Amino acid sequence: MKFIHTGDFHIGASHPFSKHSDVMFRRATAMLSAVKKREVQMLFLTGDLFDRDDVKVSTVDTFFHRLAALDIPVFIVIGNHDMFLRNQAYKRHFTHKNIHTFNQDIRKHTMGDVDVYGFNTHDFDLEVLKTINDTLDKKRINVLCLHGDIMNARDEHYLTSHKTLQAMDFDYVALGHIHKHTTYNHVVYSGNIEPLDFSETEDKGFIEGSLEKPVKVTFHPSQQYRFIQNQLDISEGLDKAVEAYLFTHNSDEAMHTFHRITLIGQRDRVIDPHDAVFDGLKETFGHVEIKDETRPKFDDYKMLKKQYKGTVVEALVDIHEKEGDEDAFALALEALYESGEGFDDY
Ligand SMILES: [Mn+2]
Repeated sequence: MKFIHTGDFHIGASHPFSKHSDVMFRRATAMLSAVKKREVQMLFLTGDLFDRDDVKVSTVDTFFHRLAALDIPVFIVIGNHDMFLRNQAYKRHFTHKNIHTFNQDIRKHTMGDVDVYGFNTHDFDLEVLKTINDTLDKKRINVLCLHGDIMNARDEHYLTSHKTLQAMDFDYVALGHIHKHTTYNHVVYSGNIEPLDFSETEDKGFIEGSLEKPVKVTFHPSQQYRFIQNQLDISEGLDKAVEAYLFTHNSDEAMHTFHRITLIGQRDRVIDPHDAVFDGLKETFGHVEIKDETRPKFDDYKMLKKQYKGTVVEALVDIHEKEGDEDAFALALEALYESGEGFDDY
């Protein structure tokens, strides 16, 4: 029996760079189209489908309508971001014959030879889970759906350790909350389907698997957007470096890539992020941020002495002109530059 495990859609979250306000909704519904196309028999949605409780009622309605239209059993864990789904106003969505969630009264749904267990974030209970584990029918395929952290005990939404979950007898543990796809054998975070900011540069996608013993899963990257952080050494010249960057990163999807470029190396002129030299990047990519971490080139002694007259830099240049040790001079200047002493704004 084939299944898809996905979640953390964060529908309603504002995307930092996209011009479209409903990016996450569009990507979530695209995900549902992929579910349909792949003809799987079950869908595990592991929480934070919506980003916050002020998401439009019509958006929630449309999403659940599409879920129901899949016409396969869908298991939904309610995450810390979409706890509003527990409100009375949304109860009707969970009365549809194919849409299932979990609560204190319902911990298990049975579908053919598969038993699906789950806890919503707010009512996770390790003791109850242990009791369930002790009574599992090991001849059946047992799936557990959760939303929360299993890596960092200090996380506000920490559940238990991945070791504890791995040691239990579930055949597959579908997790949400951590946006980075992470696997501990059969204990799996699908990760979110689209990155939300520069902290999410890894591949995004969903899990497709087969419910058998042992459960087999594959991660399918499916993201449309990508946040990219790079360093760019401009020591050989800013224009040349920018041109090479553009050449390397250009593609048909370039407008869907968002770049944070940190300039490093030695600069021979003052760098202005609004300089026309960056126009090509800005026209090609969906978003470009320039961070300047370059150091000035210290090879124009006359200029240095003139600019830093009466400072320790001037004194240093004087010494250098007498002693002439190039490396020592460069080191001394860099140390001063790093400490901020003796230099005003270069
Ligand atoms: Mn979460």
